Amino acid sequence: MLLVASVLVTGCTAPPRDYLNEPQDEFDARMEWWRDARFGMFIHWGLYAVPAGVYQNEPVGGIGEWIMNSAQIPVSDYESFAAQFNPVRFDAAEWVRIAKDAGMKYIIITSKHHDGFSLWDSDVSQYDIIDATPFGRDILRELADAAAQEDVRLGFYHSIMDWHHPDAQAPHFPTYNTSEKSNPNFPRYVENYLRPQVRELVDGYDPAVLWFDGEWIPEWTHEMGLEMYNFVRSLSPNILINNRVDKGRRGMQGMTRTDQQYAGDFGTPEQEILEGTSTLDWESCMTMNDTWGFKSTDDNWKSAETLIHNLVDIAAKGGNYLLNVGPTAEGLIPQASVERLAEMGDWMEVNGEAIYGSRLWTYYEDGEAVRYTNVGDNIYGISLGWPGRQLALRHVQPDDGSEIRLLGYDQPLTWSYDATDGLIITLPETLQDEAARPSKYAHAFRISGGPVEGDGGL
Ligand code: FHN
Repeated sequence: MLLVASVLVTGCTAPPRDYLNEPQDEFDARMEWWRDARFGMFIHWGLYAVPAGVYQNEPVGGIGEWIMNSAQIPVSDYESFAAQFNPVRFDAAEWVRIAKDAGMKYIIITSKHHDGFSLWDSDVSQYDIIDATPFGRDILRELADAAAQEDVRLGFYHSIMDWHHPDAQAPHFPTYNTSEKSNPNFPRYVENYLRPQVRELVDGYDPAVLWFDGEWIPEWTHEMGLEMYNFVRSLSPNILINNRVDKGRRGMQGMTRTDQQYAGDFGTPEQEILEGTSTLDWESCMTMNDTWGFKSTDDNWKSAETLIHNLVDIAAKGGNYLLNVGPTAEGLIPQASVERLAEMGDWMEVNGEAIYGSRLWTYYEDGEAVRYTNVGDNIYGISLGWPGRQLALRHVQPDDGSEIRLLGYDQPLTWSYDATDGLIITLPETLQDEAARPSKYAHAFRISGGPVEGDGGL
């Protein structure tokens, strides 16, 4: 009633909140689920899955979702892929099951990539899954409903750059003949198209994350980034927004520059892992082969061992791992991805307690082959490979009389500690047989204790 009274008396409403100067405790509360999650699925899916890396019978180099640009496909020719996009084997519940069974706690899917095609029924566009394809179903709606059923959070990747909208097309693009360095009508695209679509996504699907991209174009300014951040937070105060909403990202290293205040809740290293740790939140996004969008010609798959080691290394350094799948034009996640995700799920089934809810500890590594995570009162020494008959750790001193366990193994392990040799954990002879071990590729040891002071490590 007071607010109403003040409006009646003064005729003005409270000024819009500036979310850029959020108190730390509010920020920490908003980020908590994301920090606990540590592991998510990235999905790049759109019209580019139709050509799948081949155009006019010729393989096209580069990442699959860039084929419109890489092959210099005119807009009108690229639009023809919409009539061919009919992913009849798409099953949102199956995609969510694959992600959840892998141990992934959230999914980020491309609502619109650089090619400008929208995977939902947009009110400001006919270039979308409902109006332009024979499929006629709202992909994002089905995925949002399936994710909610399984307590998996859903977020959207949304490209600021747009190769389809005439007010946003980049001048270097083949069908946009101009000598201008940037599109003079871009502000009109932002006002009449980008903002309305972002509002549709937030109001219509209540995403947990908005993952902007394409912010590097000259038309997108720091002021636009700040405004977009506040706009999205005003629609959904608890949503998380990556640092690509603004201009502060330091290239593929992904962290936000500190020369001035930039918007964005977390850094976004791409195809790489931070060398060390950061006081800022960060999420490393990576492909499983060499492309984000599906390419029929790309079989350069990372092994499950590499993917698990990446997850452990990232968590130990305080980051999240956003691992990509690029579904086919039929709507299937490639079998090679499904198999690797199943192996990651087997590993997370046994070792997830060392990853979920982990926070930075005094040390993140112990030589090349061991990473540390800290969850509550427990320290986990995670050996990237089987340590043999003994594991020597230099940075952790167990509490006297405490138990040390190998996750997934039902017996406490024998150990010794002294200031000279540090912690020596003895592994049972029975576990020297690989088939007898609870996990493959990496092995987590739960220790209650504290850091050994003095010899660095971060
Ligand atoms: O150009 C995009 C690319 O297609 C892909 O979406 C990656 C994923 O983060 N982001 C941009 C390249 O940095």
